[in-house]
Amino acid sequence: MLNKSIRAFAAACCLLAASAANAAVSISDAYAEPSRGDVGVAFFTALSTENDSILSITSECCKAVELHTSDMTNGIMRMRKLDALELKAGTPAPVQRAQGVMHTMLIGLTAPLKKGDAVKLTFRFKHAPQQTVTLPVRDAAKDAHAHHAH
Ligand SMILES: [Cu+2]
Repeated sequence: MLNKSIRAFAAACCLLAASAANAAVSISDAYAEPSRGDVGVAFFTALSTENDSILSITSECCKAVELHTSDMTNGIMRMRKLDALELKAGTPAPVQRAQGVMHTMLIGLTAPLKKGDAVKLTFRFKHAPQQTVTLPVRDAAKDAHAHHAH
């Protein structure tokens, strides 16, 4: 009896360990917008099979990549840097202009981003293996607002 429950417990542990090791995040709808100066903006949607977090994003295109949230307070756009982006299993996390809440800032671009260029972003996660994604540089939606005058 005791043996049986120990085995069941051990099996459950293995399953948990296996699922954490198999954590996979897919990045879709990823693109960067053409930049005017040395600051760019990029968007993507992350979907993870397990609860996970994006811990950092890096790129050779710029000095720093930061995830920002923005909100409008009394007509003033405020941005806040996120230390990590939580991903809930099976729930897409949209960092998209259309959502109007989050964006990725590419700070200190080595060269302005032009339509037709591509940038590579490397995502590091709490559980899933790191992943490098190539983003095309393309125009924003027509109603793009100019809130990125840092
Ligand atoms: Cu920002």
